[in-house]
Amino acid sequence: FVAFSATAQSPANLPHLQKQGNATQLIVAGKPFLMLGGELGNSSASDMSYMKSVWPKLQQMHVNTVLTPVYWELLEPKEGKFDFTLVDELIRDARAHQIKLVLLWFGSWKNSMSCYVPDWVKTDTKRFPRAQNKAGQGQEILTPFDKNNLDADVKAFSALMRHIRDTDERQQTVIMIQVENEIGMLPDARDHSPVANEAFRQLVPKTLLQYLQTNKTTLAPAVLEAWKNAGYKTSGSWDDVFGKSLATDEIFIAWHFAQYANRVTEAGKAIYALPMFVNAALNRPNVKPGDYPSGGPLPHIIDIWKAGAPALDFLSPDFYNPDFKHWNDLYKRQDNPLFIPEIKFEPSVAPKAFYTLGHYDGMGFSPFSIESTDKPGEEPLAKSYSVLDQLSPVILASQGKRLMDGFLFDKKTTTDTVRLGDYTFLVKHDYTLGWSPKAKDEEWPMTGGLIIQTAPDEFTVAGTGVVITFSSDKPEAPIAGIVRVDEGKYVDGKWQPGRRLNGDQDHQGRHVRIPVGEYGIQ
Ligand code: N0T
Repeated sequence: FVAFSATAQSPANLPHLQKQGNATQLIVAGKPFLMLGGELGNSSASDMSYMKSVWPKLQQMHVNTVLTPVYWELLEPKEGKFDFTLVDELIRDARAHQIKLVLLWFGSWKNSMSCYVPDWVKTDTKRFPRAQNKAGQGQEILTPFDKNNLDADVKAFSALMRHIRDTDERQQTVIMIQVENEIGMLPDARDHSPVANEAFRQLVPKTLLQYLQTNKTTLAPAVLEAWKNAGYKTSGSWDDVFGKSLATDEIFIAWHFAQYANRVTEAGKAIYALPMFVNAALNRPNVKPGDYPSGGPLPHIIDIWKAGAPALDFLSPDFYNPDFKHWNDLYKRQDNPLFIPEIKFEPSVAPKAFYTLGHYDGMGFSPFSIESTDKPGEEPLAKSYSVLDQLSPVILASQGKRLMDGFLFDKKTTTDTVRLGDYTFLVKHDYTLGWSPKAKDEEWPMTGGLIIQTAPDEFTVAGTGVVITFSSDKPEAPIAGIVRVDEGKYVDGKWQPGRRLNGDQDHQGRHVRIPVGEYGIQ
């Protein structure tokens, strides 16, 4: 147990999460903060001279938050001898560019593997035992069942958090922490090392069984199905309670990964209580646990993580696969705000950023390998982030209050309906107008945006490639028309109108439109 020291700030003054209506927001320096993020490629933050050319790129893209690894192997090259040079330089350079940091703790696990553990851990498999496959072969994965592994990670992570507290508590450049990276077991659904097998024969912990009973009506599908098929037992071994199956193996390993991550998180927060989360590599349908990294914080077993790692503030999806809406719907819950720490950096991130923040009240959005572009200023993301940066005070004031919604379109999903105030908005992909020659193309670029009610009869629309018509929900007023449409900018949160858009620009009063390729606010 570590008591708060007399000089420590109360957690309320540190970056923390706070509810606004049914949204959860990140509060930084006493105010809500919208993370227009980008995650660095894995090796970029290991050399600050390499980063010199990266910072200006981030600024050109209006990135206000960088997600960057901190590498255990470089932090503690010799046991107990910590080298904070990289972390210090990182914080210094981020400050110089007015960019906030979310640190990714590349500790025990990184994409399942333990490639970031220091060499004194890697080479001493006796003291730091590995997970094993069914055949008893050791993997390059630390077993989560060993106390030496946990203690070593906790020690290093604690040293990191202590150093950040001591050097950054006043300026708060570091605003959040990701604990480990894409945890998951391979190549089998669970660890089969002797310690793991021993744990598998133990009784299912009471905390988990109690959680299952309390949350019986809302349990994630794989957990509910396994528990139900085994007869809703309230005690027994893992095989008793969940049945003998791969699903049970995954539930078991998920619980132990969650407990390990929870201990690391608790230790860090006891020293410096920043918000902390873990991320998941999403699985594909019809692939078996073990063929994908098994036991990560995935939707089909999310309750195991909620029960096993209560110290974590939320669980996050990494997107390298389709079905953006499907997965976001699963991660956005009353007990889990949506933050997207990684998404493949491609042109569609530009509309997806609007959708994430507008529809899901997202806390932030962050394409992966953000420094990989050669033309940062021309990136679609830069245009989105420029608009979102201007709008962020308005977005933040509207989250969780039923004043805002977002939309996302492609050739398959061309239309969405939004209700705000007394109006129904029919929002469509710009190409549904058929005005662009490209509307005949096989593929349509993804488009999207958001709409915010700023007064009873006033709405702000932002995004790219959308066209909006509207009707009134009042029975006595069947038609809703346009009084006026202005395009413009927000400067320091204040609206500054530019052109009055009328005539061809609003189809003589019939619609509001932001054509494909344009990014704007009206
Ligand atoms: C991500 C990234 C980085 C085509 C992959 C994604 C990052 C890690 N893993 O570049 O390694 O550190 O979190 C895994 C999903 C791969 C699916 C590929 C399908």
